[in-house]
Amino acid sequence: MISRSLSHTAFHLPSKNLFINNRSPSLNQTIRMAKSLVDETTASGAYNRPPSIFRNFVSRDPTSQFPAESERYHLYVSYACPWASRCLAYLKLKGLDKAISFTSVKPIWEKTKAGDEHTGWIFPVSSAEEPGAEPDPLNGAKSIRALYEIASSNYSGRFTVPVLWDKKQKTIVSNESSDILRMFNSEFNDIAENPALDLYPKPLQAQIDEVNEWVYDGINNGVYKCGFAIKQGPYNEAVTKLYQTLDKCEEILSKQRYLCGNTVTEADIRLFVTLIRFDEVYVVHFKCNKKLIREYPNLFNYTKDIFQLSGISSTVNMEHIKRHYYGSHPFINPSGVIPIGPGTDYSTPHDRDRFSS
Ligand SMILES: N[C@@H](CCC(=O)N[C@@H](CS)C(=O)NCC(=O)O)C(=O)O
Repeated sequence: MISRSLSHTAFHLPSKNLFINNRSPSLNQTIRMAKSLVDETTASGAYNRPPSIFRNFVSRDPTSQFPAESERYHLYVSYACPWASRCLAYLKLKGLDKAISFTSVKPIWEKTKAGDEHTGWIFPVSSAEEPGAEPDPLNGAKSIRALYEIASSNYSGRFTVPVLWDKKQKTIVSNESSDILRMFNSEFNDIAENPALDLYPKPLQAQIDEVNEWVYDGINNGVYKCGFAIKQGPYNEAVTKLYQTLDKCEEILSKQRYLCGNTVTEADIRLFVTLIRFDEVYVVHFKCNKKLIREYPNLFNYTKDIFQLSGISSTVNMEHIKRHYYGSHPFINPSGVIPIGPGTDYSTPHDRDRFSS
């Protein structure tokens, strides 16, 4: 079931090394509680995202361990999470949201278990509790952590979303969004309402892979490296790379509609989920304030372009996004106060159809 076992110890930092001397004991206590993030911060003060553990694949081959079947799989997400949201975007774009059900957790992390200090994703007790979030319809789980504990008795990684769940075998197929995108793109085409849409077409695969790599490093994960750095050096390095990479995207998008040409691909969906969170959250919360996305004419119009693709706006719940980031990282924002702006409307006209698509 767990196809790849990876130790997280390389990322673990004894808490005494982590805390900056001028932080108050109570703040230190708060930091210790959010152990999933602390465990990813290295002794150099830089943030390191550990790899996912469940790496199985749904296949169109009916004899495989996880064959593509309608109503067999369930996607657990948080609307707040960019990695989960890109999977949700694929469900909508491919017309898979009837064949694959999904549930979002509550936006703000809470204690997941009496008896230890872990905080994480929690399901509401009723649909009325938190608009957008629903109780777990399959296992009645209280938390995402509880799902991992059903799937594996000796799991020692983080309890992350997205989770692609197999209802039949009652287990996690995958908790790696980049793999889930590939499955949704190609393996469910017999049941997808939009099977012809190929976001990873053969002729563009090498280019998409290459773009994904530097977009992930500089931007998707780059904003986290800025926000979770606890020393000036790693922050400076991450923020410099972030803006170099945004400038590179701006330049590409001044010449063509999308990152890999004039048709939308996986690379665009992967970039979009970070761009849509940028001005509302990352500018303030993750200290990415050198320039806003709305100050880049091409990136800004491009963000609107992707937002206006059929189904995408329903995957963007800005309420959940803002409440999660500003409310779940007390070591960054101890008060939990949510900044008011900027409240950009991404549904207004854009200029991207100046490129043929
Ligand atoms: N590699 C994973 C990363 C997922 C991830 O980091 N999810 C975050 C939310 S944005 C999470 O669930 N964090 C919970 C935790 O760290 O405890 C993927 O892309 O699927």
